[in-house]
Amino acid sequence: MTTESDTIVAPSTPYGESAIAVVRVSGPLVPALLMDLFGDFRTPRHMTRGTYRDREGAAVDDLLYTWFRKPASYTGEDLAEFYCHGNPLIISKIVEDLQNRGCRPAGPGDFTRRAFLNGRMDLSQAEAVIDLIRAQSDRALEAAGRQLRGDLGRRIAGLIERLLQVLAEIEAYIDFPEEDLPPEESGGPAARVRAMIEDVEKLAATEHYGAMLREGVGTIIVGAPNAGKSSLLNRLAGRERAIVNETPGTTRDFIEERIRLGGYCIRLLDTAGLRERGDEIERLGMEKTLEQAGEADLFLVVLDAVLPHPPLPGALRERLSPANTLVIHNKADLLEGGTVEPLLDGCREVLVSALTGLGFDELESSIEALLRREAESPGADRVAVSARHARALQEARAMLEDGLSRLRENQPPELAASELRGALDALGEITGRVDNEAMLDKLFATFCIGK
Ligand SMILES: Nc1nc2c(ncn2[C@@H]2O[C@H](COP(=O)(O)OP(=O)(O)OP(=O)(O)O)[C@@H](O)[C@H]2O)c(=O)[nH]1
Ligand SMILES: [Mg+2]
Repeated sequence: MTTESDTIVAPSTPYGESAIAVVRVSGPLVPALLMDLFGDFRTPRHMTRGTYRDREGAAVDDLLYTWFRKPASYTGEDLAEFYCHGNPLIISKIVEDLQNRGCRPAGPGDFTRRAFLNGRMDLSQAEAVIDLIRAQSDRALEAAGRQLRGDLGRRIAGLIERLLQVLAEIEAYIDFPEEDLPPEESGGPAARVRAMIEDVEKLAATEHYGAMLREGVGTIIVGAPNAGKSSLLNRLAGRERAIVNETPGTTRDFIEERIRLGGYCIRLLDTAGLRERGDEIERLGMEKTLEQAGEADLFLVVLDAVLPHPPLPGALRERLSPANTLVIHNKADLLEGGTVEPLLDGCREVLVSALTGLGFDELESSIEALLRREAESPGADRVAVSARHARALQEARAMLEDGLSRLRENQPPELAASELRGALDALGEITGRVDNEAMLDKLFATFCIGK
């Protein structure tokens, strides 16, 4: 357990006018500070009213404060929160006065960093705090909440436990070199390492879902010029985000807009229409469209319902599947009683009008159905790891593979054990057996001050 010797202070609420603002202090000075400020401050976790006076004795604010006694606090240290009136002037006077009394201003994520260093949470939970604050959709909030409650941490602990058992077994054989390890077929260590590789791989693969939760589901609108792609974006976004015009080739660069749908955050991308002809700029726009299509999670293919279907470029066509594509026949208002030809086998197709809003309920529920299929991490606990976790998992997997080949080749058990211990370290990095200061600096730098 690490104990920081200094006491940190920061406002924990955003700068600006508000009914209430919170200033947080954590560290060894806290009990003495409260004693100086309010005299007898008694019970921990008890909200008390007091007048905050600066060191010169001038009243700064009438406020409420709470003391959290070490180690039962967010940081694991003595911690106090002051709930003052939300005037930036009052907040800075309190922060300044606390600095005059020996506290130092907290850097980004300093409170959570201490919580981690003092064992109040593992590293995956500390990361979940920032995910929770940044979450842009219901699903992202739920996922961050699950991680904060320790779902990922428990998964990793389970893997570490299994690996330790295998290691213990192998190490027993190191002491008795005349005996051979039980073979893979009879459930020996090799079989168990093999099973672990599969589980680690599955967990690493959930990064795909983690990215969709954290960054939004990349959804690209593609189709021929003038089909109504920009009109569709505007209606889904509920505002005039993109220029709409009867001239084909209006959109040349791609336009991104975040919207929330079915509990997900979607990064909706409007693109330049695809056609054979077009000037230099339009061609560059089309290149960008295809480039973006290479990275998209979902595809909204927009067609003009009254025109024959235009050909789709092969590079785009091969990315489309019933699981990730919705075909949208637009301009239904111009269709006089006629029907439309389906474009793609097995894909859901809807008839809408971006001009009148006709069919948009069905459009939105169809997009939601795609999201549930494509963006929901499988498995009962719906764990979805971050890029950092995935890197550590891949590293662990590589070492498990090396360990497994050594076991299969009947190499001395010491060699396999050393690979497996490497895998153990890699797994440990996820929840935080880290002695890598630089990595912690990088991680906590993304936090806000006061968290
Ligand atoms: N009648 C009718 N017109 C529409 C509809 N949707 C779009 N339009 C019209 O079609 C024209 C093209 O619309 P845009 O939204 O700019 O089409 P786009 O696909 O973004 O076109 P590019 O950016 O040139 O590729 C405009 O004149 C729109 O007003 C619709 O549902 N019904
Ligand atoms: Mg457009």
